[in-house]
Amino acid sequence: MAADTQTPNARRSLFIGDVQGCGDELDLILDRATARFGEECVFHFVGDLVNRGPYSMRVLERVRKLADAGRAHCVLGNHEINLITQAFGLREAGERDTIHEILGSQEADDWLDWLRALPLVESAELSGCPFAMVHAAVHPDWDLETLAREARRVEARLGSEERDDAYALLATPSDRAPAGSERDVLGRITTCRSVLGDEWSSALPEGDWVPWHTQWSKRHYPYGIVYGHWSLQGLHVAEGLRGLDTGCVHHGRNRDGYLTAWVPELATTSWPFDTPDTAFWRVRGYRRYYPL
Ligand SMILES: [Mn+2]
Repeated sequence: MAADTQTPNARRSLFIGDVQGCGDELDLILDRATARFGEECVFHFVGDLVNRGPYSMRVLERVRKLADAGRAHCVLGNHEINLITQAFGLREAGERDTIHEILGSQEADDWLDWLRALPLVESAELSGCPFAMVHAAVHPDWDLETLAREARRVEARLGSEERDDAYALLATPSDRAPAGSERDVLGRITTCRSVLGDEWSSALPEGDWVPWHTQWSKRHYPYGIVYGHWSLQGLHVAEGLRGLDTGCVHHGRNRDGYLTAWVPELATTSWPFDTPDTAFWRVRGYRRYYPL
């Protein structure tokens, strides 16, 4: 995606966590932002727009309209990858999947191609500071340039004009893909939570496995990361890191869930990824969306 360099007078940016079909809560945030900052503010979505919640199609339609107007950037999440994989007949529908509305629609093909063309990484600048937005994680050894290069390698196949290229990419499950292959990189960026050396896993950290960002933080990179995917961890505010999945779609399953937006102040003097940071909006889930 094109760089979106901000100056103090630039358009206001909001980063929004995993929506997963929670259309009512999303509408509240988008409408509030537009009332506060005007029609020019830009929304960045960490992926997982769809699935589990009730209004996946409505969410896609609203985000696409904003994207067409240059007001939304979105990276792919594992639920979008699952949707594409199901559309290709490479994956069975799960019990809690609510994406049949999209897969069964007359526009299913069009949505499939639109989703395939979304990036895995948005890298841009915020108040002059470089950042990357991904759904789940990056390899702790990747600087910003390596991350962008690795993502482009996957995007070229997933978003290829030839659907067969995307099909071939997704035909191998990521846990059986060779380390460093496009399928492995796709799995890491969209599902990883813990790492052990060069290995990654979507499982929670346990034993010698540590959160991916623990390793990443030790490297003190000069870029920030905005991500989602880890609702059990909740809002994650640490130096250089903003984790925004606060489990709106899981509301009422033994805990409260929220849709979170990070609304960084535009300042010229400080790094927007400093701590502490209280620039968050959160909307509690309106109801429980699926059984315990
Ligand atoms: Mn996810």
